[in-house]
Amino acid sequence: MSAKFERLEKIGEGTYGTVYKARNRDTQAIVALKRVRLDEDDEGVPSSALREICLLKELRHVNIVRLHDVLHSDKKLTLVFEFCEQDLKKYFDSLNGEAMDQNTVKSFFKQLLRGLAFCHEHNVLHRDLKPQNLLINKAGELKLADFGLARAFGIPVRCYSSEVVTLWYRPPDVLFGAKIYNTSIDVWSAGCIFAEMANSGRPLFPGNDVDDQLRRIFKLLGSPTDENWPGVAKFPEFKPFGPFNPCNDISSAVPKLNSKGVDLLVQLLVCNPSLRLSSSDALSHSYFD
Ligand code: Z3R
Repeated sequence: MSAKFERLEKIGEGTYGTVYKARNRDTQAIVALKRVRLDEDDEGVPSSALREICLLKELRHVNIVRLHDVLHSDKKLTLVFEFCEQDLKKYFDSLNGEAMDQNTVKSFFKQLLRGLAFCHEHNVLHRDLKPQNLLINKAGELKLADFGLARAFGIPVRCYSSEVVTLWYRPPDVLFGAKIYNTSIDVWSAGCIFAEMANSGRPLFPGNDVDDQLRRIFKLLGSPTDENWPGVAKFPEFKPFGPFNPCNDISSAVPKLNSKGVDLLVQLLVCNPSLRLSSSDALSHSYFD
């Protein structure tokens, strides 16, 4: 991999490249190395992307995976991250059908929101939050990985490994073709992940394509109208679905979650992005008392 690191096993296939466990040959420290592959590989790494990435080195918080270093040579980019033992997807798989303890759900979700609130305070969006980029270490700390990479590199339709990028955590405004994003995009994804944790790893909206994704969302939350979402029909890829009435018992979709948790979830999964709760307000919700 490089003179400085000994590459150990492959630990992930991310949106932008493969992630390896590696050892620093000088310090013996274990790290995660992410080799970023860009479409325009032969063009080298765009300087705008490089500037964005270097700013992420300053984004330090216990619930954000630490970016230790950015190695740029031979027109290739390698990101050196803090190592965590597993991602949330692997954690779900390891449950083997066993229910996730609801106190663990609360602890993980609180940490997710803390990391999110910190990034949002610093005007950094994730834009592609999913269980594969939530990492868990031996101490039970949950950390958000790949923050800010979407802005630096864009979100491709397919991963570098030609795997399709998941739509399951994408909010309806983005699915309708919204081009302008704000922090509400991550709050929707966080809500979907909260429900998935409460259901021990069963995804809330596992859509197969954009239409199926939107239909699943509106079947639970009701079709958007110009009353509850003014201007919704003006989105570039808007089309009507339903009409579906909002399911007046969201708790049936998350049967293990207590009533305060359901109340919080309902305020995160609001189709109109301007009415979605912020991550810092979510942290003050009585679910966490
Ligand atoms: C930084 C960025 C992405 C990832 C990092 C660090 N670590 C990852 S993905 C990882 C994945 C596992 S363990 C560590 S897994 O074995 O649970 N897939």
